[in-house]
Amino acid sequence: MLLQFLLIPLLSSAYVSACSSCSDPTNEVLHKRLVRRMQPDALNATTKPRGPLEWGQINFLHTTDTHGWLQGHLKERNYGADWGDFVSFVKHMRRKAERLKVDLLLVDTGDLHDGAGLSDVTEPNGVVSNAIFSNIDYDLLAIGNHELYETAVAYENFSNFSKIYGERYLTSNVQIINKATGEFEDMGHKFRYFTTKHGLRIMAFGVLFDFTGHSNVSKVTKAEDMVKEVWFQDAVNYPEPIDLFVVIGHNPVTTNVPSSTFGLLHSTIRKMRPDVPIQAFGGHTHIRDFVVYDEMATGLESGQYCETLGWLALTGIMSNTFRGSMNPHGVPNPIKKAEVKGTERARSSRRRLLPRPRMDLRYARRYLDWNRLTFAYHATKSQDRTFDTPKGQTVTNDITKFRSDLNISKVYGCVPRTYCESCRPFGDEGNIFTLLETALAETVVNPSRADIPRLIIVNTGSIRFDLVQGPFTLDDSFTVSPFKDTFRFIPDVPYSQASQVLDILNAGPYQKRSMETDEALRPRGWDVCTDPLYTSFTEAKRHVSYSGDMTRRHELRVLIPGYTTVDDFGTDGDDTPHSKIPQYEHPNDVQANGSFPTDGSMPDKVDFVFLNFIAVNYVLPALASVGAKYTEKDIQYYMPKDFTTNSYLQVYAAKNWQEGLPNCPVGEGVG
Ligand SMILES: *[C@@H]1O[C@H](CO)[C@@H](O)[C@H](O)[C@H]1NC(C)=O
Ligand SMILES: *[C@@H]1O[C@H](CO)[C@@H](O)[C@H](O)[C@H]1NC(C)=O
Ligand SMILES: *[C@@H]1O[C@H](CO)[C@@H](O)[C@H](O)[C@H]1NC(C)=O
Ligand SMILES: *[C@@H]1O[C@H](CO)[C@@H](O)[C@H](O)[C@H]1NC(C)=O
Ligand SMILES: *[C@@H]1O[C@H](CO)[C@@H](O)[C@H](O)[C@H]1NC(C)=O
Ligand SMILES: CC(=O)N[C@H]1CO[C@H](CO)[C@@H](O)[C@@H]1O
Ligand SMILES: [Zn+2]
Repeated sequence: MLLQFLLIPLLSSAYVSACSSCSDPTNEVLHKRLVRRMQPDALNATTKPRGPLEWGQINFLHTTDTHGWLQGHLKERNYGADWGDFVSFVKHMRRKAERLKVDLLLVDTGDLHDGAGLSDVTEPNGVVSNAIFSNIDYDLLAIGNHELYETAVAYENFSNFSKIYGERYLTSNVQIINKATGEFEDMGHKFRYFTTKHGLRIMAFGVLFDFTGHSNVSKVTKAEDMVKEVWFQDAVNYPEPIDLFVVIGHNPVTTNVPSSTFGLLHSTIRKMRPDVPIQAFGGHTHIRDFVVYDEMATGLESGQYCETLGWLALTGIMSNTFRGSMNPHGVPNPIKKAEVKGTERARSSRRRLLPRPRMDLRYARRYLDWNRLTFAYHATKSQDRTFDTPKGQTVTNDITKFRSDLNISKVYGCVPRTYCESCRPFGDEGNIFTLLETALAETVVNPSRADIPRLIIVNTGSIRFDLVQGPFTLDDSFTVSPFKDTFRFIPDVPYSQASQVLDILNAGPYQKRSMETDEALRPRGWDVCTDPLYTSFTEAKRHVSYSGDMTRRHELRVLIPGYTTVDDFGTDGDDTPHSKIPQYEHPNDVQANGSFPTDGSMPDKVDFVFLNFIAVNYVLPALASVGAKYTEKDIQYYMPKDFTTNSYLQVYAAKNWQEGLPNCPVGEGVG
């Protein structure tokens, strides 16, 4: 299979990803180009980083919430690199750290699947994607909540995964039942005490937020209980010297959200060790963020879905065993102090949490866009042959092969324009929910009841990502609508009552995104990572602005829409400057209809169709509030069990989006 793939000759240098015979809409993509870089169908970034990275005494590269996107974003030029490009990048950066005589550590904070085809088409999830992921020799890793929902995933693949990384896989508060003994055991390790290449002595923890939605074979100890445990107290007061605490976790770095336990971890450690710097790395909320806890403690969170690579440089740690360079020559060095904002300072000093500022620590943080232009710029200055490493190329080719073998790159249609979640106003033609109304009306049809008027309600949270112009592949059906919610209905509901439900639901609380895979009507309360209201792609007009370059000449710079991050260090965190993407709100639910009378009159009764996820907790109470008393017993399947929210866009694409194939154009050009 692989050989066959590699022998496909180079037919065109232009973008080609198309079905080989378009009479069969689901025909396998034929990658006509032999490409040894990125994925064959990925786009090049066009804007360079704003300048070289600052290097300190110790430096970190941080990934989080990759959710299986190891192929990169094939249709978005800001994030086109794949895991193989990252492998090459890491190799160069490690060499550079050696040359500069500084430390470089790699950190990942979990959530390796649920979100892309590569991780989600296999049973159990992650069999293939974890193997690809583990080509990166991380120094520290933490477990995410998505690793714990499914017993099979937790066991089979994470018992293996934790063996690959050994003591570097930190699961301070997560345990799993050992099948042989029946006892709870740490999934990885509770802490890691180690000395870096250049002599810094580090104590590291990996703490998952207080997650409760895991399957019953695992156990998550609440942070407030964990910090009281003897092992933790002993580790913080370790008998050997500690130069730096590295506290990582699938856990938001801001202390402003209830789910974060970093505030507690910081204050607990700070009380016991007032003079040791603390560096945190977090995740789960899928944002770029940087937080100052005190003069010697900060936290970095590095986005989601292989869009962001976090960089943190720190200098000024006083250690009598450090044998490296404090401020390496030939590169910029970190200059910013961690300064606590007014109110937090007051609060911290009341609690006597401020460290004794014995060390003059300086920080730099940067959010790198996940593309080859960025990687090459920071690693080798150019994307030529010197950038790719043999291992990186192998990983790139493996991803291509797996995508092909698993049929993830199968093309169902050609998406004629970009439909986004929030960059266009709700109701606008380019808003994905407008498309949904059309797609649901057309595809959610029970053949035996096709002529009966129907209303179909889905929660907008069932959509996870934008649908970008270009080929619609199996992968898109996972990235855009990954959840497997089934379509249920109540027959013969009076239209006068059914028609009121949408407004009632939209006036009520937001229905959390759900990750249901079972057939139960009652959601199991899976709190999927909260996606920020953010769109990675937009057709917004490009902004042109002037920005000074390193040589003080002024160059005309075209800003591509993308991340515009504001954090505790200000607005200069994004490595590549972007223009802001507009954001519009959308309601909780959308409604489609089908088979309504053509004369414009309203039917007396309708088939009232809705997702199982919202059935019991939302739809039944809304119906009851307008006098329509139904119970769970009245709810039936409207579509077959295997027709889910992950299916209808595939069906719609195959039926409606054949135009433009085989040379379906990607992105841009959208008006
Ligand atoms: C992307 O950039 C590389 C390296 O500069 C170049 O060889 C390639 O042709 C470009 N690909 C596309 C699709 O523009
Ligand atoms: C995963 O772990 C199981 C049990 O320890 C083992 O039998 C299997 O070979 C491992 N698989 C891989 C791919 O390492
Ligand atoms: C976990 O739940 C499953 C399915 O409900 C049940 O069969 C099993 O006995 C439970 N295991 C434990 C350790 O409670
Ligand atoms: C991929 O598609 C081919 C051809 O339709 C089929 O034979 C094969 O079983 C599919 N592979 C997987 C993993 O679904
Ligand atoms: C049916 O759907 C169409 C398209 O979304 C919409 O314009 C129309 O108002 C809907 N009709 C009813 C009765 O909901
Ligand atoms: C990488 C890995 O751990 N793969 C294992 C996942 O689980 C399945 C069976 O449940 C095994 O066959 C894989 O080897
Ligand atoms: Zn996540």
